[in-house]
Amino acid sequence: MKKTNLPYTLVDLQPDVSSFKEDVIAGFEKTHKALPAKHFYDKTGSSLFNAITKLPEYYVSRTEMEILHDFGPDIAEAIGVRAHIIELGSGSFDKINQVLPFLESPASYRPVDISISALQDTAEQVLERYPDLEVTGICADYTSTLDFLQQDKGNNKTICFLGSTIGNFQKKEAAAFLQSLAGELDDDGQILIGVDLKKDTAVLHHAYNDAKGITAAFNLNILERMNKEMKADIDSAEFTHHAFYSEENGRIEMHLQSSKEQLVSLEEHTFHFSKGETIHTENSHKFSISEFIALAKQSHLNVDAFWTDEKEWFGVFLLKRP
Ligand code: AVJ
Repeated sequence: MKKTNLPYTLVDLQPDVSSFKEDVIAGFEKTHKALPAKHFYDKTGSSLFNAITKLPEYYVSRTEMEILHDFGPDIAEAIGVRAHIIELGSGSFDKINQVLPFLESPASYRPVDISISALQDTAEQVLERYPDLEVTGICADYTSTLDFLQQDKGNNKTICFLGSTIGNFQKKEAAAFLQSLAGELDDDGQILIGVDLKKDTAVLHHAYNDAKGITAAFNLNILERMNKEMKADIDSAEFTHHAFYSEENGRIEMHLQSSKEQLVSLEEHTFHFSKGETIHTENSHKFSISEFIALAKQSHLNVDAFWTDEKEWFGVFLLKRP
């Protein structure tokens, strides 16, 4: 535990920094090459994602913000008094900041993020606005440990999982992850989760194939990250961004497609790509309202409240144990 000169605490659970390399090698060894989406977010990737959230085509962040803004007071009331707010993948502080001002005597705020610099930024922003709030930044990969949720037993623990990150999980993994979160909740605990909803396919398509090519750059950046952090010789110009909506799986899939037959060397390995072969880099699942309610049920959670926008493009759900 590291005390800073500012009145907040940072806990470093030392997320395994080397997992990027191992995940890349393991992912390239698969019959259908694939990478975990969490590795998009190096410094460049995080700033490209930030640029995506501002694109006219990318309705996701904007719509969630609109809901949090419009229903901030209602959401705060549903969360209740003296809440301990734990935010998974806190990224930008803007989201939770739509709710925080309306909470009655919040007890603490704990942003959880894999990036220590992002945590410092968040903690400083929070304390600037709420100097009396107890703030603890937790540097951890929440997909590999939830140990930090053991604190605050018997308190109003509210786990915030915003931004539709749940969409990155495979359906089965999503249920398992929600169930493991549920297992950490006391009777009065709850989960506030942002979920991207099903909508017109053209809207989805444009959101992941923007005119400026920022999403393409975000996708291709993972190859640049390999060149920076590994012994690699990838020519990212020989790959193209490919994103499409799969009706069957109810998800956007992002791939990087090889423009030609080529060999790529990574550390001591050499990988063959045939022309047109892809690396599956991300899934972004979209749910109907009833599908998400069913997923919550499957994870032993009930939907206690639900907020959406006028077009029902995005949903913010409050989940509780039955
Ligand atoms: C941050 C996972 C919600 O799936 O829409 C944006 C990431 N990928 N454009 C999403 C993303 C391509 C985003 N999430």
